[in-house]
Amino acid sequence: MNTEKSLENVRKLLKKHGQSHLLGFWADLDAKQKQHLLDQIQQLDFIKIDSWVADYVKKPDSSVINGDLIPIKSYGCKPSGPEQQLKYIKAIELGQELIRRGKVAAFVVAGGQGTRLGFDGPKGDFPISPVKNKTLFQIFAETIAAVSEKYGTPCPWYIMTSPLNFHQTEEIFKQNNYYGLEKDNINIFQQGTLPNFNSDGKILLADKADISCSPDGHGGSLQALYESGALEDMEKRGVEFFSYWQVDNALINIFDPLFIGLHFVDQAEMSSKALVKTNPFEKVGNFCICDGKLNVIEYSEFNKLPDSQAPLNPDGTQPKLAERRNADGSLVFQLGSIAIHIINRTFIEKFNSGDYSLPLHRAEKNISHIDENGNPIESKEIKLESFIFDALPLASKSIVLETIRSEEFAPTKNLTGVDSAESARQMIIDRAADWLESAGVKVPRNPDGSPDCIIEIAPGFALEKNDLKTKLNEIPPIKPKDIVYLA
Ligand code: UD2
Repeated sequence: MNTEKSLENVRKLLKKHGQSHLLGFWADLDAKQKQHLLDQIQQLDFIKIDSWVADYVKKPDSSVINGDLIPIKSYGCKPSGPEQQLKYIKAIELGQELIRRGKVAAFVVAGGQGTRLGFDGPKGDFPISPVKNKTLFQIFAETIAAVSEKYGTPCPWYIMTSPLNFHQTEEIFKQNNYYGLEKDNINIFQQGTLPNFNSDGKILLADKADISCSPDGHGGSLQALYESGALEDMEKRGVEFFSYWQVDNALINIFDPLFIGLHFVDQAEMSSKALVKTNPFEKVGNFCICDGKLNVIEYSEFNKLPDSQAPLNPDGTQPKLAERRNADGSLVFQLGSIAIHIINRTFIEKFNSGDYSLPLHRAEKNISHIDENGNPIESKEIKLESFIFDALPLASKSIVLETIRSEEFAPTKNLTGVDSAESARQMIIDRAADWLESAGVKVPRNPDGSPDCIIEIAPGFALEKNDLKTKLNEIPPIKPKDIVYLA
């Protein structure tokens, strides 16, 4: 009876919003499947869906920014002069104090799968360390344990997963006994999903009784942090800031006192780390000022923008804005976003009280679904997602701190080549070699300068290069081709 009544309402609703095909296979479903489909449909907000269809699904170039863009000012890797040097020293002290007082939590977005790595499972479970083959999750866990030990305080860790990998991630943590961390200090939760569409704006069906959905992007973390109770948990614990990073960054420096301290001193709401790009079209977001506000424009959009001020190329094409250079040859838009942020807990609360919302981005992806005859197919269709960095222009204040690539950015996207498991492993070795040399340890090197050995430093042994100075007597002499694990 209930189902009948809901069915009638749902039919009307779908007709009004041009989505009646969702009940196209109703007659083929059993009672349980019918209820399941109705429940899914009733959870959709069709007013929002109509506007997404108009604003994004049917507008392929909807999110390309047209306003004037100007480069940003940032804090450098090193202070620019004596005055800033004092500021950096004070910021480090303040950052350390905030960590010590339990004001900073760790937050990793881990909703993505290791598909591009050819790995069937949550990306965080991908083994990456060069000697012990530790997974990304284990490296992060050991880092958090080492920070807790160093500062004498528990550091809560929030992990956002997606419906694709929530249960698997929970299982992995259980099987690994939470990597030695207190279970109570680890909070694994799920992000939401958004329906997938065809280019006519019709919602796709995954099968006759299921709507086809995709995770709602890392911007979905704003809602998921709230709905999962993570924000409330942070508040109870007295956490005021969280350190945000992506699950595929094998070199992340989760608790960086300088970054936390500068963010705090400047009373920022959401701050970012940046790197000088390796080339104009590197696959990272681009920091720029648009309409007076800090923005990150994703490479897929930024790299398409023409440089209207530049003369045409000899072949008559317009140069790209990404290629614009200063007189000294450096790129005008040289700072790339590596998805490392400090975010205030109270800033996220504003999104959930309805004050702010994030725009969506449209992506064409291969999506498995059923066609109008109910046959399974895979075709290029449209998914929508939101990006966390779109929150930046909404922050009352924001700082950007430039950092050193070899110290904290080793994205693990593919198996080999640029931004790969192979390059990340090498970067772990390279950083360990640099740290050891800066502490005065001799590291054998090849003629091209790369380390002629394999080294891995456990986070519990050293979180940063200065930690090595007190451990010199625990470090054996390193010979060419040695495999060294320091723990
Ligand atoms: C991201 C950034 C890019 C640059 C680069 C650095 C975007 C859109 N682009 O590129 O600017 O900073 O990283 O490595 O972010 N995730 C979820 N849920 C989702 C989607 C993604 O948790 O629904 C997580 C995913 O697990 C990963 C991160 O977000 O940790 C980034 O996702 P990606 O690897 O697909 O992003 P990518 O490489 O396009």
